[in-house]
Amino acid sequence: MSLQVGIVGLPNAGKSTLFNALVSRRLAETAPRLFTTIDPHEAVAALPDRNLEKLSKLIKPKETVPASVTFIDIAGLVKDAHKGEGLGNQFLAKIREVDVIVHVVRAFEDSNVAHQHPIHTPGSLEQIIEDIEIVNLELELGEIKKKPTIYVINIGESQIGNKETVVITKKIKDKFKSEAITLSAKLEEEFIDLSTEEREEYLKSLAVKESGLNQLINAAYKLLNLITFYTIKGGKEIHAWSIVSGSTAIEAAEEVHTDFAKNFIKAEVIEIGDLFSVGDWKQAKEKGKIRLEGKDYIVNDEDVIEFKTNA
Ligand SMILES: Nc1nc2c(ncn2[C@@H]2O[C@H](COP(=O)(O)OP(=O)(O)O)[C@@H](O)[C@H]2O)c(=O)[nH]1
Ligand SMILES: [Mg+2]
Repeated sequence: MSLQVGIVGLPNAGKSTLFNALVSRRLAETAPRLFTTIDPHEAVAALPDRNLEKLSKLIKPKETVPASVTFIDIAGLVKDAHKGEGLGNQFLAKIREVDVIVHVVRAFEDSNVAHQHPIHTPGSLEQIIEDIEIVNLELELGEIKKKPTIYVINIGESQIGNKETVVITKKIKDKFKSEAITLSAKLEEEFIDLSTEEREEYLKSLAVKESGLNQLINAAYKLLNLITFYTIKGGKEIHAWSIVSGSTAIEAAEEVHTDFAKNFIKAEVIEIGDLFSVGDWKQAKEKGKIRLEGKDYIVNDEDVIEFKTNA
């Protein structure tokens, strides 16, 4: 599946800033091209994937294609959106289409950025809960079926590493029984022009383990119970794919190409670790490291697969 992620939140929460940061990223080594921008509010980004980068360096394929994720910046969810306030209905329709909701809530303070609704204690747990509940109520009144939601607490740069934000994030996670992460959308936006190495250095200097994009993807994978598998056409062209855990070989084939499923003969499968240690598909085959699996085989996370078809 290509993951569809809808970004919601109150005005000035930092949705568009986060959206820009998420979709402008180039996957440095593996796919130097930018992914497609569908329109200013919708764009396809490459899923960050260390295994894929490593595979690509090792196999030196003609083409490496990361799994993709579509981000949609769904603005306009204000109080009374369900009554059509602020083009509410149009936005609610968009939300119905996505797999995951990323709910951005403002915790940064900046006197230049107005709060467009009454607030009392900016950045406090109470305020964050209140802000979340305004949006959640609109989703409920708009009859959006309960969807996996990742709460993104958007903090200011100076709050990074702050213990209080860690506590708040944990409380939000517990209260709303969902995933919650903390990041600074503004900082993420500054990463756009940095290389992977520069970004990692920068994050390290701030004692942050992972970029917001990685945190978000990990949370979405967890919520949707997804795994990644790789196809290696002719031992050379590498693609990464997301699929629901527990899927069979034939379902994985279907994900790649409908004809693959129709004309499925068998799957040649290797664990990525084995491929890393041998370093080459052909050699792995000669060494008997590649298994033959039928259509009912349950695909494992990080399997590398070559589908054999009679097409
Ligand atoms: N100081 C600070 N400002 C931010 C942060 N995130 C967003 N902003 C600013 O807040 C304003 C509104 O952000 P925007 O992304 O347009 O919010 P949206 O209405 O939710 O799409 C912009 O001026 C951003 O630069 C942040 O983490 N820190
Ligand atoms: Mg916006």
